[in-house]
Amino acid sequence: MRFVVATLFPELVNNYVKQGVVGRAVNKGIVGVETIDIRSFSTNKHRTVDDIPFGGGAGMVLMPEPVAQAIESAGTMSRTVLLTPSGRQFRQADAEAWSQLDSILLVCGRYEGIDQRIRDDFVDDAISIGDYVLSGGELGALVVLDATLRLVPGVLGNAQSVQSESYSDSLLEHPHYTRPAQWRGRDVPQVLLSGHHGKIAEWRRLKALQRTAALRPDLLKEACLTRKEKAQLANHSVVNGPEET
Ligand code: JCQ
Repeated sequence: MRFVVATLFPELVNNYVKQGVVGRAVNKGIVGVETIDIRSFSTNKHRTVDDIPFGGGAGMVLMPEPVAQAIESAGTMSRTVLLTPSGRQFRQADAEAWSQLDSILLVCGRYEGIDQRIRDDFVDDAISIGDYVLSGGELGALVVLDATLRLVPGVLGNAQSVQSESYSDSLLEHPHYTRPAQWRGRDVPQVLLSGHHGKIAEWRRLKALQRTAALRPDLLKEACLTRKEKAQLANHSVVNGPEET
């Protein structure tokens, strides 16, 4: 897969993709990550890429010509996506879909915004990573890059770790524990030491349901719950509190 990021800060992106899971995938040749420096397409001697907004108001707007040339320099792409607080929210389902594409170009917005004609004529989709304002789209682009590339076949070690993840079944993850079994006076729940795989699976499912009910009730509406699980939830969340283990 070819993953391209058009940005005013290419080094930010280039540095991130040297590390970790993504870095290994790039080194193995499974994915290619490229950056395009929008400033290199500036049309003036001062290398500026922003200008004042028509109609007045505070802040600056990213000029259309450098952004258009940056996008065109990538060549034909399967998808061109703008990172902006005024986009629809990026979801795991988008990462899953985009991980199957041949190529994707992310355009990092900056300043107060980007000239609307870029959105109209050069961009397929505009996404936000959440309801907050960043100084630029780069952190959002890295979030999208990471969430997407780890789903490309061969990038993660085992397919199981993707399989059992939060959100793929629209529930939050159950609590996790490792050694020591007793730590600073706090015990690991007995059931996890029992070796009884059936009981462990059942406990994890219940904890995932309780946690989701407490923290993300919106997700529960999409999950498939048995009659028994619905009853269990109604009881336990009242008796034990939301994060009792
Ligand atoms: C992305 N959530 C927040 C800021 C304008 C028009 O482009 C702009 C882009 C940004 C940076 O992106 C974000 C963001 N998801 O702030 C202003």
